[in-house]
Amino acid sequence: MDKPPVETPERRAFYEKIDKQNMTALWTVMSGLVTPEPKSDCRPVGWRFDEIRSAMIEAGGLITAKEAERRVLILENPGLRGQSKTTTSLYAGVQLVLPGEVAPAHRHAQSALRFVLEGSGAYTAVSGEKTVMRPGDFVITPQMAWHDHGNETDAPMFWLDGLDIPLVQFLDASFAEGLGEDCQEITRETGQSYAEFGHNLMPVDAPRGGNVSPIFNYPYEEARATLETMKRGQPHDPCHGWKLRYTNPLDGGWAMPTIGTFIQLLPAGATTPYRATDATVFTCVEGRGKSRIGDEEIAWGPKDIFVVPAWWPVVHEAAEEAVLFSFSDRPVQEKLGLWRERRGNV
Ligand code: GTQ
Repeated sequence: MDKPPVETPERRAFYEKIDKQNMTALWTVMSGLVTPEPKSDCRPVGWRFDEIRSAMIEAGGLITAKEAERRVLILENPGLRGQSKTTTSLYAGVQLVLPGEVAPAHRHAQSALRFVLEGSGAYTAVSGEKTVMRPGDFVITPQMAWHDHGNETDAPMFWLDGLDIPLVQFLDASFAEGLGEDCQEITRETGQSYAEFGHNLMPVDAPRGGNVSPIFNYPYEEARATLETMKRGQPHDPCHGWKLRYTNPLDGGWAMPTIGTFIQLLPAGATTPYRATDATVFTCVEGRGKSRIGDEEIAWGPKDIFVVPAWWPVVHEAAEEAVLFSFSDRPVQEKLGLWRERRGNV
């Protein structure tokens, strides 16, 4: 399986003949298809928020959120340029909504997450409910849920968007429509979903399962407090520090069906090498440090974003205690029985 059999003139003539009939001999391509280990064009890469921010402010002078529909700069993986991909299966971008702007209501088959980077008090409306966004909040827009964004504050608002766009594209399952209005009708109190589902309680007849969380804003304050309590209560994991996954209270599963989301507290110092089959997009919330990914090194501080490709060994080295938010396609891989991890230097 390592390399294809030698090519003889007879074989070559045969390949050319069957090529016209839309056929290919498996043995000529097998080694690139069924690889002994994950082989990906996805590369380790980092973006400094300062650079993203100044490009976005420039974009803010060129187009409104309304005209753009979503004013976003896509963070394209250098190994996957021109494909709007940050990893092979996931898309990430940074969205800017300026004071007074709205990003009009639409819905699509793709699931979206927002992780707030800068600004406080702008809103996302999802399925008839507004949620106010603050730095470090993790917000979900479920598939086919109407959503619009608006900024009634006096400061620009930046957030990281994570979507399963490449995955949905691979499956040819994209549907999308606009509402034809800037803002959807608000039918629920702000914070209602969190009040009903975010406190170990839920309406008695709520379903005991469902592929997406009914909570659509997981506030940073609570995630951060949980990390702090966890730190007091147990030793850190050598690969992850103290790490939490965001869950769906209906069944304890992933908050979103296609994207796994995580938050971790790293103690100062280096982690033990770790690799997993889910390529991961990270953003730093607090602290600073660097990550060694294979033979590459990426330095990061607050709001910077970086990518660890599938099966590349990573060592995070926090210069001081640091908090990282991350997302990957792990729920999909787990459902398909494909997800694997390896700890340590092997
Ligand atoms: O906010 O709805 O980055 O539809 C890409 C597509 C954001 C959004 C993106 C989208 C959105």
